[in-house]
Parts: sequence; structure tokens; C-alpha cells
Amino acid sequence: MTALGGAVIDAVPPGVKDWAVSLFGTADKLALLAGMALVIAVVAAAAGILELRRRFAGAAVFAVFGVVGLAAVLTRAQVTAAAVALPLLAAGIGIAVLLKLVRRLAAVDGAGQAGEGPARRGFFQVLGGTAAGVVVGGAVVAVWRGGAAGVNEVRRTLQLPKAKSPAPAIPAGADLGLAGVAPLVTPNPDFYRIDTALSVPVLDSREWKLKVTGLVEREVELTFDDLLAKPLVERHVTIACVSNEVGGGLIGNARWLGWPVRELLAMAGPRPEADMVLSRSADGFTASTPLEVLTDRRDALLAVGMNGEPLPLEHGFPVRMIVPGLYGYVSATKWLIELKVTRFADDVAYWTPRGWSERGPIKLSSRIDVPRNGASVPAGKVLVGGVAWAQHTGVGKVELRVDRGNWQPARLAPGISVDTWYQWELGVDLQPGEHEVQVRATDRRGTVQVEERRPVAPDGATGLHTIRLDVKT
Ligand SMILES: Nc1nc2c(c(=O)[nH]1)N[C@H]1C(S)=C(S)[C@@H](COP(=O)(O)O)O[C@H]1N2
Ligand SMILES: [Mo]
Repeated sequence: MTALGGAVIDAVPPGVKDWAVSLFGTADKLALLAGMALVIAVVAAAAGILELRRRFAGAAVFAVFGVVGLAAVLTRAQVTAAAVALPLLAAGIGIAVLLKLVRRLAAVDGAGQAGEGPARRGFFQVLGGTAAGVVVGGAVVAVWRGGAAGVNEVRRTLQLPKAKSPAPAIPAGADLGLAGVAPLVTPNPDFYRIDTALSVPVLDSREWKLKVTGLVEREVELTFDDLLAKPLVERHVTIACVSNEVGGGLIGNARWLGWPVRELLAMAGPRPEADMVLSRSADGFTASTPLEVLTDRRDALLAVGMNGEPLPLEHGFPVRMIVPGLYGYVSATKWLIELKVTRFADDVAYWTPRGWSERGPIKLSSRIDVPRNGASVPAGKVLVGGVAWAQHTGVGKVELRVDRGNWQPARLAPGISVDTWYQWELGVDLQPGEHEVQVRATDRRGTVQVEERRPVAPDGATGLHTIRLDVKT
């Protein structure tokens, strides 16, 4: 079912996926699985009715399901024997149960007696037995999938080395501590999660390997221990999703521990004609990152740590990429296993043929966190606060305007670095009534946030975050 869901995720037109993400947010995966369960239940019921009318017609439906499931498994990047066997086994059991149930039901009909006939009892016995079997089978699969339990233990007991180059101290006053404004550093459990993986890939760090391939002087292979033995650096970096709507929450800031990607690439020696690195995940996802971004002085990292602990499984354990200034879909590959040095002309990443730009620098933007859109506030001075970001350039200025009036400069807190978001606040005087408040940021080069509203596809939304307030007397 996970494989089928994964195939559905890869196959649906981009518009549908955007719609699903916008509708269900980060619960999109749960919604997909629930939707699939519903469809399967309806089809199974239909198969039962079919089988009653015509022998083996319902069984054929189950067989088709098995084949579809198998086909879905074969499209996945990680094909295991168990994954292949499961849909066939499920279809086989489904057919056996169906035939048995229909036979019992026919016996009930044949007996022509309503009530407590033995035939009817038999029907419900088979039904109950099947339900029990499904529960037990589910438990067995859960335990067997408990590879995750072992890896969780490996992760829990992992001692990450200290950074040779620690994260620069957070400047005093960088966190304004304004209630309702996103904390300057996002705690791991609150960090947004976006990926195409229906079940989180479980990689054992003891078996993990990273290969550098493609247009290089020499291919390099790195184990997790090799990586931990390198001089690691720790940096705060804000990452964002290209699907983040203006004012949205698909952005977070964490302290990442890792080894600069440029050091690894230097070991491999990219050929002069290369201009892109295609990073690949264990689950087949790929991202295309300009080579220059990975070799310039910015801290593009092979990250192993997030806010002082090993990467959580859902954020890419054991190793992911973190690249300041680029949207996640073109840079932040989780469950990383390969870096292929190549050319934009020769290779395409996962999202490129699905309607997203092959390159994705994060757009300069800003967000109002308090008050919330639609809030009621008392008249007078209203404290407005939020975050702003201009990765790799730094925020120079944040301004607010009320009801399309003059732009008023907000108080901008010091940032941790140009690669992180900044907090800001401003008290604005508001008279009773309905008011609109807008925010805009300007980066340190003087570039002003784009006011024109544009959708997230193909390369990130633009527009001003706008809230409406109901100001009471
Ligand atoms: N393996 C894998 N890595 C991935 C993705 C994915 O689908 N699969 N999605 C990317 C996208 S679109 C984003 S925005 C970031 C999100 O990282 P996070 O879930 O840790 O916040 O991961 C990136 N890395
Ligand atoms: Mo993303």
C-alpha cells in the first residue's frame, strides 16, 4: 500500500499534488492512505457482489489488485523481496477469503432461512477470522518493519563529535521573545517536514555509504565513520520549501552539524565541464544543485546533526544536505546516498519534469506571526511581530503599512547570520474598525520584496503577507 501510495505520489499531475498539500498540509500522506483504504474497501465490497453474481469475477478483481500492487512496488527505488511478495500474498489471501465467504453466503441463501442458521454462523466465522488475521498480519508486518526500532536505537546511542568550527554565538536580542512569533531556532519536533516518502526510509548509519560519481577525476566513497572523523562545522541555516505560500509555515531554522560539501567535492575533483550536482536519496528522490553553490564559501553541508542531536529519521538520518539559500527541493536531499557530478544539460532532478524550476534560490520574504490574521485586538498601540529572510544576503530592513498607507520601518533584531531568518516587531496605532496590515522586507543589497502575487510553482511564491485585524474600541 505504501508502494502504491508512493507510485500515486510520483504519478499524479503536479497540480493535484499541490492541491493535496494545500488541502491537507503536512497531513497529506495520511489523507492519501485514508483515501486509498476507502477506495480499496469499496472495490472489495464490489468484488464480493460480483463474485456472488458470477463465479471468479470478484476473484479477478483481487488478482488485478495484486498485479497493480506489484507494479507499484517495482516502480519504487528500494525493491525488496518482501515488498514484491506482499501484494501477491495479499491478493492470494483476498481471493481465498472471498471464495470462502461467497460459498458460505450461497449456503445461507440456499437454506433460505433467516436467523441463526449454521450457514450464517459459518459466514460470520470466516468474516471474523479474516478480521483477526488482518490484525495479526498487520502486527507481524509492524514488527518486521521494526528495522526502524533497531535504527532508532543506533541513533539514540550515537555520540556525534564536537564541531571543529562551532556555530557562531547567537547575538543578544536576536530572539525578541515576542509571544506568538516563531522561535528563532525551531525545535526539531516543530520543524516542518516535506518529502515524497510515504514511509520514512530507515537507513542504518553503520551500513551507510555516500558515493561521489559522474564527472570527477576520481570516484570517492565515504562511510559514516569517515564522515564523523572529518573536521565538522556547525551553522544555523534557515531552510524553506518552494511550496511555502506567502505567510506560510514551511520554513524553519536549525543548527546543523556537518562537513562542508565542497571538501568532499574537492577530494573527487569535478571536471571543468560539470555545472550541477545531482544528489540522490535512498528512496530515489533527486535534487539538482548548481555546482558553484556547493563549492563557494557558503556552508553547504553534509549534515549529520540537527540542533545538537543526530538527524531525526524523518529529517534524513543519517545524512542529508543543507544548502544555505536554496529551496529544499533543489538542495536539501534527505537519506543521502549519492552525489553525481553532472551537467544541467544531461540530468534532471525529481521535481524538474513535474513543473518546477531546475534552479530554486529562496525568495526574499517576510511573515507576520502576531497578531494572527482575523484576530480581534483592542484599539491603540498594537504590537505586530514576525520573521523575515533573505538567505545569503541578509535582511536590511522590514517595514509595515496599515490600510495601504506609508511604509513604517519595524525594529529589526540582529540575525544569527545572513543564512538565517530575522525577527522584527513594531507597535502600530490602530483606530477601531477593520484594518489591513502588510509587511515587506528589503535585503542588504537594497532589493525590495516583490509585491506582485505569484503562485508557488514553478519557483516560489511572491507577494506581501497581508492580515486583517478587527480593532475593538
Ligand atoms: N529524500 C528526500 N529528500 C528531500 C525531499 C524528498 O521528497 N525526499 N524533499 C525536499 C524538500 S521539497 C524540502 S522542502 C526539504 C524539507 O526538509 P525537512 O522535511 O527536513 O523540513 O527536504 C528536501 N529533501
Ligand atoms: Mo520543498
